[in-house]
Amino acid sequence: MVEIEKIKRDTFEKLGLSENNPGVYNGKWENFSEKDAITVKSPIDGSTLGRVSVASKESYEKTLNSLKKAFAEWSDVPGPKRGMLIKKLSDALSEKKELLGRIVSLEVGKTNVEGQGEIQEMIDVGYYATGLGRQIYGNTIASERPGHVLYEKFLPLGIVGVISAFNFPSAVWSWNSFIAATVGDTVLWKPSSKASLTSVAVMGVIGDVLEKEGVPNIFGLVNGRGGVIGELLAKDQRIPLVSFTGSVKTGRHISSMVSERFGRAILELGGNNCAIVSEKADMNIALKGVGFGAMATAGQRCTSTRRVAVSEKIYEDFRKRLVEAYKKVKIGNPLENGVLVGPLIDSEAVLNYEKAIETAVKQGGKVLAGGKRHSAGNNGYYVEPTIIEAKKDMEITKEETFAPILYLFRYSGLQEAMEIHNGVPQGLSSAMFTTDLREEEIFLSSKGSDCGIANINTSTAGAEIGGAFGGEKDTGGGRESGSDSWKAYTRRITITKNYGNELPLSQGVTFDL
Ligand code: UN1
Repeated sequence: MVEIEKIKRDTFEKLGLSENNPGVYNGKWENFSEKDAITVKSPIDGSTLGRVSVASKESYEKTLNSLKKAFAEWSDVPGPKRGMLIKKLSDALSEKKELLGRIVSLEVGKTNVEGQGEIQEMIDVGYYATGLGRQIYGNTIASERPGHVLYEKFLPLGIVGVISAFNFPSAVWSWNSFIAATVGDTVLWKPSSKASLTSVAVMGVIGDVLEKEGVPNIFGLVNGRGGVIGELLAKDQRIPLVSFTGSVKTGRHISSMVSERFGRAILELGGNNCAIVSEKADMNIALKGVGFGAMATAGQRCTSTRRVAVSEKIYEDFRKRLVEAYKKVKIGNPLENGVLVGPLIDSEAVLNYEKAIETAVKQGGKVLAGGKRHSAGNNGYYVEPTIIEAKKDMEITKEETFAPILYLFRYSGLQEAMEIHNGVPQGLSSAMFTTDLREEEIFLSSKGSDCGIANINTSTAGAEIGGAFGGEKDTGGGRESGSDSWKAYTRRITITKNYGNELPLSQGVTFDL
C-alpha cells in the first residue's frame, strides 16, 4: 500500500509547497489570501492536499503590467540568448522531474510514469525551443521591381495568454510558453482550477531560475476560476493572443470573446479520436495501440482513442482479444507499481461516465467490458475501462466523454471505415493499423483522415513535441508545440526595400509627378 500522506509531505517539503500556497506570481509571489482560495483534493483518495489562493482583479492587473514591462526588455534580447534561458528552465525542470511528476500524480491522478512523462514533455519542448532561438526565420521573396528586396520578419506579439486544462496541467503550458518566450513574448498563465497546485510547483522552479539569471519576469501566473480570471483574460485587449485548451463549449465562448476584440486564438478543443484496424493489421501492435490510446490517463486525454473501427474479417478475433486485455488491466492507486488506470478527476467526471454508458445502452450499444464504478480507493472516482459495441447511427458516439469509454464498430470496406472515422464533429487525432501501403496512403490523403494528427501503426495518443499539435473541425484549428507552430506566437511583417535610384511601382503602375 502506498501512503499518500507520506509522499505528499516529502514532495511538498522538497518543492517548498505548504498547506496554503500563493497562486499568483508576477516576479514575486503574492501573499496567500483566504478569499475564494481553491481547495486542492487528490482524486487518488479524496484527501485534501492544500489550498491555493486566487488572483483578485488588482493582482491580475499587477501581473499584466509586470509582463508588459518585461516584454519591452525581453523582446530586445536576441533569439539565441532567449533560447539559452529556456534551456536553463529545462535543466532545472530535469533536476526536479521526479518531484514535479509526483505533484501531477497527486493532483490529477496520473500514474507514476505518466506524471514523469508530463514533466519530460516540458523538458523536451524547452530543449526544442533552445534550438528554435536560432531558427526564427522569414523568407526572402523575388521582387518584381528592379533594385528592390522583398522579405519578411517574424516579430514578437506581446503578452500571450495561456489557459490550460487539468489533464496536461503543465506540459501544454510549456508547449505554448517556451515557444512564445523564445520568439520574444511574455506569457500570462491561467491554469485549470482543478490543477492549481501543479502550476504553483512548476512556477516555483521557473521563478527561481528567472530570479537567479536576473531575467525580467517573462512568465506570470494567475490562478482562479474560468468564469472570473479566464473571462478577464479573454476580453483583455492587451493580450493579442489567447491559447486555450479545453472543451468545445468553453472554447466557443472564449473564441467569441477573443475575436470580438480582433484578438487571435489558438484553440485545442475536444477530440473524438478513432482508430481503424484493418484485416492487414499486425494484431499485437493494434491491440496495444488501441488499449493504450483508450485507457491511458483513464481516457482523459484530448488524444484518447474513443472509437475503434475494425474490419469484419478480423472483428470477432479482435473483439475477443481486446476484451481479454481489458480484464487484465490493473485499476487503482496510480502511484502503485503495475497500475495502468488511475482515478477520474472528480465526481462529476464519474457521473458523465455513467451517463454516457447509460445513453449508449439506450441507443442500442452493448457493454462488452467494464461499465461501472470500481471499488479502488475510498472516494469513488475510479471506474472500469469500458468497451461498448456500437452502431454507426448512435448519437452518443459523436460526443467526447472524458473517460475510458471505447466504442467498437465493425466495417466492411475502407469506404465504410472512413465514414465511421470522419463522421463526428471533432477532428484532433486519428490512427490506422495496417501493413498495406495502399490503405495507409488513402488514409493519409485528402479522402482519408480529416484530423490534424494521423498515425500509422501507433496510437492516437502520445504525440511527440517535435510535430505541430492540434486539429480540425470542432477541435478548433490551432497548432502548438513543434514544426512551424512558433509562427502563431509572432506577427509577420512583410518588408519591401528600394535600394535603386528610381521609384518603379508594382503592377506596372506609373505615377509621374
Ligand atoms: C491533451 O490531451 O490535451 O499526445 C494533450 C498526447 C500528449 C498530449 C495530449 N502528448 O497524448
